[in-house]
Amino acid sequence: MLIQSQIKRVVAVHDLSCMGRVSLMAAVPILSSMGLEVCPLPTALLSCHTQYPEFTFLDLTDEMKRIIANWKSQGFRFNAFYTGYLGSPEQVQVVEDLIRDFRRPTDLTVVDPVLGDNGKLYKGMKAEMVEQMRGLIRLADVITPNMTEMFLLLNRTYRHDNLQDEELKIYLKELSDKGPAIVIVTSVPVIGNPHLTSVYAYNRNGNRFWKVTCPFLPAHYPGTGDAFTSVITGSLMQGDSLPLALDRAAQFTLQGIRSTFGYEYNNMEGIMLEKVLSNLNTPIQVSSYELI
Ligand code: PXL
Repeated sequence: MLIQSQIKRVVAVHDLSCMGRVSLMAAVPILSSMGLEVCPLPTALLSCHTQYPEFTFLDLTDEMKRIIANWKSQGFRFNAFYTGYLGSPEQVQVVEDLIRDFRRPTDLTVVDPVLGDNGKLYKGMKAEMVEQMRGLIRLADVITPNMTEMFLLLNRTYRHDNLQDEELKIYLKELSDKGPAIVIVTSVPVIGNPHLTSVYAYNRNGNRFWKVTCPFLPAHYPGTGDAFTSVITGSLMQGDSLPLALDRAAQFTLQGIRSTFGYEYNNMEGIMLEKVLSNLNTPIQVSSYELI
């Protein structure tokens, strides 16, 4: 009998921001802590993420092409493709080619369509990226837009008040019709309770809708969406069900926010992942998902 490595490998296509725990600096520690090998494919190199007042930005589109060509010629194989913040609209084509060339039928493709938050595009994000992202989600098994990104992908006007379950279910289904079997929408306000926030999800396989609701703390930390989707990716690769993955990701993100919230601190630095990474190896404590 041959003893072969059981470690699964995920390509993480995100920027490398050298300050603030976003993108690769969230995905790498989280996925590694969950027992997965991460192969980073950096999309851009920044001095810090774009919510700081100033940042440097090096677009790595050409280098990505060279890295992928090198991987192809050496026959490297991956079990999952996980994309986040892309450095230029042209990169979407590069990423689509990567997925089409490397993906095998059992592989997982997760697209976090990073575009903006609170009803606005991130600084420097071009409108053309929205167009391109609408194409990229067609190749995904799982997408994880926040509310802002959901409305951008659907080409609808942003709203965040008074969104009822039935209306959200239509939007989730509409996004799934474009390609991804699983659609997860984060940061949905709970009507009448500013202290709560929900995650909604739809799985076309089984035609079921899920909701996880957890406490909302009045602070904004960049990178929480990256942490959330990294846990979803790790959890699904470990073989968890969708509702369990939702619970694990919501709980981890909340733990990260809670462990950071009490400090005098510049929120731009993101959640203190270092304090909560080890929780990824303990069983889920409270299960809170609902079927809706
Ligand atoms: O967390 C999303 C994100 C990723 N990468 C960069 C960002 C942001 C959000 O601001 O600026 C560079």
